Amino acid sequence: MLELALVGTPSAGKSTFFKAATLKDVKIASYPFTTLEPNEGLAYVSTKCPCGELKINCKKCIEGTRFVPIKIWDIAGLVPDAHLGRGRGIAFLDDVRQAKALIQIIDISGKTDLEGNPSEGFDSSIAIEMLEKEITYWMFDIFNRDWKKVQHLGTKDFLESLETRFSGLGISKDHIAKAFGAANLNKENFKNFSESDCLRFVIELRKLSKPSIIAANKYDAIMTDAQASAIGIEKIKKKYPDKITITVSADIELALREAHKHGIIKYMPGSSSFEILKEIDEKHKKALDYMKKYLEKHNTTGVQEILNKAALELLDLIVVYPVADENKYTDSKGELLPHAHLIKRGTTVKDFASSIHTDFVEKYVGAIDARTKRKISDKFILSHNDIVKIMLRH
Ligand SMILES: Nc1nc2c(ncn2[C@@H]2O[C@H](COP(=O)(O)OP(=O)(O)OP(=O)(O)O)[C@@H](O)[C@H]2O)c(=O)[nH]1
Ligand SMILES: [Mg+2]
Repeated sequence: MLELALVGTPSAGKSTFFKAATLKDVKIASYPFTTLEPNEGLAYVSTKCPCGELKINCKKCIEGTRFVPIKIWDIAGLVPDAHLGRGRGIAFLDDVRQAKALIQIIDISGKTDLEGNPSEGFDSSIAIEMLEKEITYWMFDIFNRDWKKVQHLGTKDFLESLETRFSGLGISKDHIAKAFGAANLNKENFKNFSESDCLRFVIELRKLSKPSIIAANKYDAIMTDAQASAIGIEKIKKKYPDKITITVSADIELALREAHKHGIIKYMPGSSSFEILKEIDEKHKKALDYMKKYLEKHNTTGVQEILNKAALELLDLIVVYPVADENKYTDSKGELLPHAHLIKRGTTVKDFASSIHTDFVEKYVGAIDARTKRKISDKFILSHNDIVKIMLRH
């Protein structure tokens, strides 16, 4: 299953975001390095369920919105010079290894600095640069490790040694090939690469293999518009025009999801409102009023938007539904559209089948597009919301 990692400075709100997204009980506190060991959980990407269009009631979606699981990691805070061992150091970076994309949590309220200590008006955009620099230098150290030894190799062996070295970081052959292109370097000429050429290559490799989205968290702590413009979400967007930046209140999302879980309100993640279901005391009413006002002003808390954009835009994933009966859209037990899979755009139906179960590689005999009821070729490239029957040899 694909993975997202929450990264950022200490106390930026990673665990709060994680708890809001997974409802797993993890430790949250205002002192730095509250989280030491990584927390793993399932978050959900929301997408329109095809059951409405097919006029069936799948019972798997909520009012037409399907929530598809994606693995998420909450990890320790990152401080400057982590790649040299500061803070949680390399251990932190090791936790980033398997992530396909990063959600950079920054404290847009400016009330904590790079070390997670209390501050006022801190420019949190610095945290974005710092984080990228640390990941780059961590990768650069790995790149440099046997640099002398590879000097006597031919290009083919050099590339193989790079692939082996980086395979543990979730970096593919394709990432490496594209990084040479993006850095404007000819791999045949690797023996003449200068140090700055190598660094440029590693920067491109990081961008390709660990793309990131920015969650400008604690937006609720910015009370007035004057304060908001001083902190400058627009400034961040201007500084990082290629990145998706979304304002977030993980704190409000967590409170809303917990209130929903306890039956106090009806709230669907990602929505711009909620409904109060129970009589509540004055204190709770005041808190809910405050959250309602936040939603009215900002539309959503941003948590669901971050998860959706990280999966569907940054990683370019699509949702595909495998079924056993192409006429009824059911599995072998008669359940309607029981499974939704997040897969990379461009995946062929045969590769999709192999990703469901290793057995399917051998047993695959063909596939049917359940919408058209037509047989599709092995090389058929799946689209978002496709429903397919995979035919297997018994
Ligand atoms: N106002 C506000 N406070 C928040 C928000 N998210 C987190 N906090 C607070 O920020 C503090 C740190 O939150 P954590 O979630 O523990 O932060 P972290 O990034 O996991 O911190 P470390 O594990 O120490 O790296 C806590 O006091 C949270 O209640 C938010 O959206 N708004
Ligand atoms: Mg934490």
